Amino acid sequence: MRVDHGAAPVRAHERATTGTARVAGSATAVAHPNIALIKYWGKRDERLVLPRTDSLSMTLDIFPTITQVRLGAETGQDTVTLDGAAVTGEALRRVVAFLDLVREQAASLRRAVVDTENTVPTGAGLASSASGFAALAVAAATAYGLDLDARALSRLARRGSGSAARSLFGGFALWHAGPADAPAPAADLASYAEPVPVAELDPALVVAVVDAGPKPVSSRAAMRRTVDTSPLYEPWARSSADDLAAMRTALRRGDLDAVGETAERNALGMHATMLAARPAVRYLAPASLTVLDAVLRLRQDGIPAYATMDAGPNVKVLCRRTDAGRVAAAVRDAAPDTAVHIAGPGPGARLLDGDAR
Ligand code: 2P0
Repeated sequence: MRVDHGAAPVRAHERATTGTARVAGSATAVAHPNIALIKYWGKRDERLVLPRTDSLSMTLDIFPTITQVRLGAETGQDTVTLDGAAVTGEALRRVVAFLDLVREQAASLRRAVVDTENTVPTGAGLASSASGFAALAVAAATAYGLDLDARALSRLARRGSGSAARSLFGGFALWHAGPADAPAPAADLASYAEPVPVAELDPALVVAVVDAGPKPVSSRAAMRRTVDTSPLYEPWARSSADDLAAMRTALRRGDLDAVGETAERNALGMHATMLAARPAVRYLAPASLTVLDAVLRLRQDGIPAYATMDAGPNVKVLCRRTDAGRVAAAVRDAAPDTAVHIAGPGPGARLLDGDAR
């Protein structure tokens, strides 16, 4: 497998590495979740998973997903397990649809056995679908013998789950929506993620797991409802383009306060679009607001700390790595029932050597 690092001048650990070609038939890959600082919320094409807006994220160094794909016979069905338990229903349907895409590209009819180990609580707004489909894209592409560069792997992962396009890359990644009016093949080609150059920043994300249970509405359904019914959606989508420009400047300058302020307003705006949907989608819980209050108090005490929230009640607090312990302690004090994890920028998706698990 080839690796195209793109034109961006990135540090080696921020690159998506797919290694050299492996024996087709079996492969194991690891990927980490990413948290968007500029959010993806809304599709313009559901089948191709084309977003309405660009988004930008930080890949984490915690909660990896490890996925092994082994090819079997041309008859029968795909088998999928998650942490040793058989995957069924909608989750299975999504994995099989993804494998069908890979089989189409590889001109193969072989069914697959997919075994995944997830260390992130699944379906709780902690980006398990991002690490999951990024790991699956790398492992499946390799097992089926596809020769894809990092950009093509990002496009492929996108078809499984939009945010997975970003988890191909370590550090910070920008997922391009692509031109809104392009016809299907060109639009598909134009929507991929790539690494973003960042000045010295040394950030941490303190992850406050307010509730690790599954979310009441899937992000897919919630974003569809938001786009279809929320009068606040279009204004947010427009302002998100300005937020992205501000974010890129802030990252280039290594200005953590500007990064944090921009991320926080973009996330609060996204949640406002959901609250205005009909019926409303409300992911934030009382404990989420308690953590937001603690973040405000930290800022009042002179600690740069900024919050972002996804499709769930959990809160991620961006801060300097040197402040992460103090931020984590403040979150624990404010919300004692909250599990707190400290993450830094993590690596891109990659194959594991020797197909070992
Ligand atoms: C993000 N989220 O940018 C946003 C912010 C949640 C809130 O990407 O339908 O699981 O599979 O493309 O990627 C969650 O959406 O949705 C997400 P699909 P996905 O991280």
